[in-house]
Amino acid sequence: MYKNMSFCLFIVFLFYFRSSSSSFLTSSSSFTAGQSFLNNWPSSQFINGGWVIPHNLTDLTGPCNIKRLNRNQDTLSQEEFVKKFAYNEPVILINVTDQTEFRMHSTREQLLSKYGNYSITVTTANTHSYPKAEMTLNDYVNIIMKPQEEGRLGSDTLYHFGDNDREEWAELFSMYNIPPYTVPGLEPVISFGLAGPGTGVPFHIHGPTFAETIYGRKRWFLYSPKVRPLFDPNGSTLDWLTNTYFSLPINERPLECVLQPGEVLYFPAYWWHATLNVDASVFVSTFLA
Ligand SMILES: O=C(O)CCC(=O)C(=O)O
Repeated sequence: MYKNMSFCLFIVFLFYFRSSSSSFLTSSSSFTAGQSFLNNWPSSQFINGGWVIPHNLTDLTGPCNIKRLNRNQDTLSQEEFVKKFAYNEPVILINVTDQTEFRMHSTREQLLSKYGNYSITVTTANTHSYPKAEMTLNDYVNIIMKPQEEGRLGSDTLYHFGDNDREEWAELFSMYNIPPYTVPGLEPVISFGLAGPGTGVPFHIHGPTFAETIYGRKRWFLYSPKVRPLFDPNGSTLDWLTNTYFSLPINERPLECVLQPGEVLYFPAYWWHATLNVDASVFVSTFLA
């Protein structure tokens, strides 16, 4: 009887071991580096980093009509990047960066415990990102970082993106792997942001940029420099989606895509772009200047 009992215990142990290790492998299988960090890492934390903000906004996702290149399947040299994309059109690059370490250190718990009392700059979520204000990261995350209210202007919504104190945040920022392509003659400068679901930045333009989310999905809308989109610079992207996007004829709709962590968007200089955070998001843009 004892023999049978130990056999049963052995089977139960084997079953438990196999199911816990396979769920770990599923949640992190696309990451090859930094595996040592992942021991004892609960898979749900790895997926959302604790950045979950419930909301009852309608589905914010949409189609994807931007060219996508997966570096596990397609090759793209720096020369090809310059010839095809750097000056011409947006592209989504998949599996080009490994942000495992940065992800580990930008969970809600990690950021608040290390940087919670630091002062950060928040801007209004309008086209000009102005005016600006200062507050602690704790206050921003706990009080401000909420779902976007429909009808609330972008100019009445506070958003944390950029104006980061590079000395205070040096340790975290050094863990960020800049996308491995460049536009000749330009240097990368990173901007870090955190924002609630349904928030975003309305249309604006600047130099060539790489952008990715570390946690959460973000929907991007883009128009070429030749087409000035119809938008209110003080309105929110959510209101633009509801009031303008859906009434545009299909051939006047923007290029767009919902980016997941692990996907990097590149767009050339002066492309109009607007963002909409589908989930609470932690994100980085690399401006080439
Ligand atoms: O990610 C965002 O919400 C804003 C990013 C942006 O507008 C940019 O990279 O220019």
